[in-house]
Amino acid sequence: MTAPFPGSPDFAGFNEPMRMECDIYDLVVEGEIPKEISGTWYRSVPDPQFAPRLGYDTYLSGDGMVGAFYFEGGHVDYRLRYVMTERLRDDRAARRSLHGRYRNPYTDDPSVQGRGRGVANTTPIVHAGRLLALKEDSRAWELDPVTLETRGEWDYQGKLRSQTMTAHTRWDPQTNELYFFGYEAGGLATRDVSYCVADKQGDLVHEEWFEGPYCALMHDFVVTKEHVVFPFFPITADLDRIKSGGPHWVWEPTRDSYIGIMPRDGSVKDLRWFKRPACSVFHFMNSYTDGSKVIVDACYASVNPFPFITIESGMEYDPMQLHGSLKRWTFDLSRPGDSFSEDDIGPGGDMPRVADKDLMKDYDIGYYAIINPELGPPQLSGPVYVGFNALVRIEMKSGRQTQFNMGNMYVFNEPVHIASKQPGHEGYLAVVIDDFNTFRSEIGLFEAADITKGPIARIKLPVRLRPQVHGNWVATP
Ligand code: V55
Ligand code: FE
Repeated sequence: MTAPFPGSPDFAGFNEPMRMECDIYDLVVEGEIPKEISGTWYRSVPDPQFAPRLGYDTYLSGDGMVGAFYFEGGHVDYRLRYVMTERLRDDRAARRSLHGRYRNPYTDDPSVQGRGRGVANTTPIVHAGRLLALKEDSRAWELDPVTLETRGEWDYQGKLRSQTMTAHTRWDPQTNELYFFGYEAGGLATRDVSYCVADKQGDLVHEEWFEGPYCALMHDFVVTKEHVVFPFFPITADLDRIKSGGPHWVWEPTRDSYIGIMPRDGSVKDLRWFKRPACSVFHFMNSYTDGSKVIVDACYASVNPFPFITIESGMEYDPMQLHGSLKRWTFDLSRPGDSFSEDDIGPGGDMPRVADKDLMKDYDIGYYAIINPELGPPQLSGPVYVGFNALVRIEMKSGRQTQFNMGNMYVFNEPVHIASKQPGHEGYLAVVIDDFNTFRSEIGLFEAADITKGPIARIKLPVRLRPQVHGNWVATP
């Protein structure tokens, strides 16, 4: 018998655990899927196997599952599997959760001290033919790209020293190199940050460490053709607090944000530091180097967006304080000092995407999800407790924006971009849309150039899906 889950927002409504692996052959499609679309869309979702050991937990702790939509000849097949991490195997053997608070091993059952706690629930990537499920507090887990069977923890054939690997790696589509980092690289709450590069064969060819200004929740970073940018925002960890059973993270709005920039082919010893007051960016849309300038487009908020972190910091959570926007940061390396310029270029939102061909380069078109307040109160979805109700396409050069929504009963997960083989064609966006009337999910497939006309195909699931963290599209060669 398994204990019931708590009724708190992390486990209620669309956030209620499903705990169900599945295979669905040939999903129902309304409309036409263009025949040229051939590939796999991998998606990561947290889905806790057991009720939390301490009676409460965050959505972010859920055991990772990887879903795969296989697109071929106008058909879509679906598969969903747990990542069989050490943590999930330990919990299953005990038939209950042996793990306490989010990223605090001192609150775990003594039987799992020293064992892996990674849940591999954030991003699935494919690099050099390997499918990896990532979570920023631990190393990757490798899965079979077709069956989704777990192969094991991935440490670059024993080469990786970093104890952690970000869920936001940066892939260079021209060189096929994978750039990544790990924070808390040397252990819990350390200031150690690793900087790593895997070559096109998937071999780790570079790993260097540096000490950050403080131990921060470094969720994403950016890489251009010439530079690497490491951001530090003051959601911080402290070992003594963790040891006493407290929260891993607290939001410290009195501390500054730091952004370190180094030449991509240089060393962490070359890091130059820039500063601004506290703020929070979980995801960057894209970035590029233009002469002496490094341009970074950020899904910005003035405060930490996670209710659980704010509350565990002893503060009241007020979404009105977020003041979100899409910000363009410009770092001029030819000028002295530690300041940089900021411009608002789009409405507040998150889950940004650009076409793979535009990564790391001067670009024009981006896509992301927003909450349009005019549509009514947002729905409960995911770890921030609010679901995105509209999709945005934005042109950087002209500032032109278009939006698509289906009213406030429909929540949009992160879009993925699918390139077209037709010259001059902007490609497609695929987005899981959650229907809060029927409690079912579907894929909306859009012409990327014109999202306003709505999906050209709706790929229906007979069940609801878990609110997605991140996904990636891998074209069939
Ligand atoms: C995030 C997600 C995580 C996590 C820390 O979106 C930050 C941000 C899904 O897990 O552990
Ligand atoms: Fe993320």
